[in-house]
Amino acid sequence: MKSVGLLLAAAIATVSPALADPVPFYWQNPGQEYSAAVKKGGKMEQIGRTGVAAMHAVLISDRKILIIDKAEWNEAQFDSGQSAFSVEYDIITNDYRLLHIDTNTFCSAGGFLKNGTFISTGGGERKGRTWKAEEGFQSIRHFTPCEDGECQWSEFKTTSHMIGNRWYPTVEQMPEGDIMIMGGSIRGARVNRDEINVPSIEYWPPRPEGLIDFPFLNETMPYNLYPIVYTLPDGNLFVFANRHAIIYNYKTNEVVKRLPEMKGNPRSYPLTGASVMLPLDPANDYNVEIIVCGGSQTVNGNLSPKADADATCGRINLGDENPQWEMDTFVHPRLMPDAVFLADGTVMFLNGCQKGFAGYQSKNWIYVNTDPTFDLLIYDPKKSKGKRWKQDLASTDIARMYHSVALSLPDGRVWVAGSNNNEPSNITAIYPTEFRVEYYSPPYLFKSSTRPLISNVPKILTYDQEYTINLNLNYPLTSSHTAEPVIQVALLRPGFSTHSMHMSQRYVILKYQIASDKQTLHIQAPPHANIFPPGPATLHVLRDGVPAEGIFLHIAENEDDVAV
Ligand SMILES: *[C@@H]1O[C@H](CO)[C@@H](O)[C@H](O)[C@H]1NC(C)=O
Ligand SMILES: *[C@@H]1O[C@H](CO)[C@@H](O)[C@H](O)[C@H]1NC(C)=O
Ligand SMILES: *[C@@H]1O[C@H](CO)[C@@H](O)[C@H](O)[C@H]1NC(C)=O
Ligand SMILES: [Cu+2]
Repeated sequence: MKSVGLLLAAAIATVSPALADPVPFYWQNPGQEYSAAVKKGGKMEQIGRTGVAAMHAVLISDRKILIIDKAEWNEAQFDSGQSAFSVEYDIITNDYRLLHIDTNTFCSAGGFLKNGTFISTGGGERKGRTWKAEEGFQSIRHFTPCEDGECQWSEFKTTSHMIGNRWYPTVEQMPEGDIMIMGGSIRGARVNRDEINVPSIEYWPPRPEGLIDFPFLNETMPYNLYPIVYTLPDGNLFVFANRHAIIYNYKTNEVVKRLPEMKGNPRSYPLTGASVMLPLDPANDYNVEIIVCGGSQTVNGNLSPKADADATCGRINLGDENPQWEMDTFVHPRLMPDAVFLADGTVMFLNGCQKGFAGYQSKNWIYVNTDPTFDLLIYDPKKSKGKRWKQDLASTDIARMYHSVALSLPDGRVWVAGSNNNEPSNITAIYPTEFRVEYYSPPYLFKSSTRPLISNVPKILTYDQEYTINLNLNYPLTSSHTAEPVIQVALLRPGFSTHSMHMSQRYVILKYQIASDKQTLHIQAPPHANIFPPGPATLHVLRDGVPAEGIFLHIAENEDDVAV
């Protein structure tokens, strides 16, 4: 391993740019004209390295990302020579700080409590060698974000941990301000089996009910790991796994409604697709529509590296009396995509590949996922079928397949990292363990030479309260802007990114009023916690589709709830 480390040190020196091209939208450039290509397709830039393979990632402040890998060899190492498997990444300096974790975070989950502490749940087996870790199947790990660069993980390893062993569970941030932990299996496997399935729900901090049976995860075997969960405005949950979906009342543990089976392939691990709950908007009384896109298939009933990925999306409108999946194209086959909200409420799809299924290589280093998809797509949920997909955007040449991540940033860009379908990590493989970071700047950042500005934004928004913030529409000096500006105000929660999941991700439009001088906005926080469960989020304000730099803040029932 030593020689690999040395080789890599050399690689870093040559690969990592000293200081990359300036990113145009950190400052205002009156009169600046962007090229037609960038205006149309945006811009992809490779800057920085994550140090640890980015299997899981979550935004913890306006400029920091918490990255969690599993216990394995990584280029970021402690002085002792032991590989790190978690870092705090700074999107301004593109540098990272090593974080110590004792228990194996292999394919785990996470979410924020209402007080702002981030919780990582579950994981995998004990590891030896130079990347030591204790067993993590039942672990609960707390990370409270800090400004001073001193904060570290604190772990509940052997006491007060989860009841279930959970590898591949889902976490959802709940309206009550705690987290729900659902499903998983008691050990790693190519595909779930009855003997290792964990068809139950529990909460952190623990609720009095303890472990709650959840038979939906029996019914959806074997493709039910990392089930898709959304908190709905009516306080129920939407849960999807395999091809099946239900509306679930978690307060009474009852299935309220069974939705029709989605046609085509299963969509859950290892036939992994991606999903988002489309933006919630008070203008239509927070009507819910959900899309599930991509995935893969079996060949003669077996998982196969040769399987073609799925090229379809299903969309369901929960507001319909009799909701049905409306099938649409996914432009081309793609499994393991990441689906992230952009600042304007459109959905970016990226990462993934065209062949096989999610998982590590098999014997003789035969990859089970190949043919990376390098293109990006933007889905506009407001457009009619046939007009929703925007293609010909900037692309990448970095393969990001199993164990890659993407996060929407407050500044309007998308941060992209990870990819590791090698066990053990392998930096010389055809699809190497990937440490390079990319940033995608969507076309909206090149629409105008100036971005609107917002200020005086509170750090905490409590439900149903009105706040007054300052606005500078900041039109370019050269433009004649006689028309009324189109303003959009929204809260975006990027969620916990792992395995094509973005747990707790949501986008909610806020009601606002603009003062007659156009320099003040009165914004209305979401009416209650079912619309936007407590925890951090980014406030976005857009002028004619151009986003201001977003503000990282907290949504809470009471201001005192937030401890960070
Ligand atoms: C669900 O599966 C578990 C084993 O994975 C089994 O113990 C349990 O009885 C099953 N429940 C139902 C309702 O089938
Ligand atoms: C890395 O992958 C290549 C095949 O792509 C293989 O030959 C080599 O042995 C692997 N290295 C390690 C350290 O496993
Ligand atoms: C947040 O709440 C959890 C659970 O009650 C607690 O363990 C943690 O210390 C709290 N965080 C802060 C920063 O107070
Ligand atoms: Cu995994």
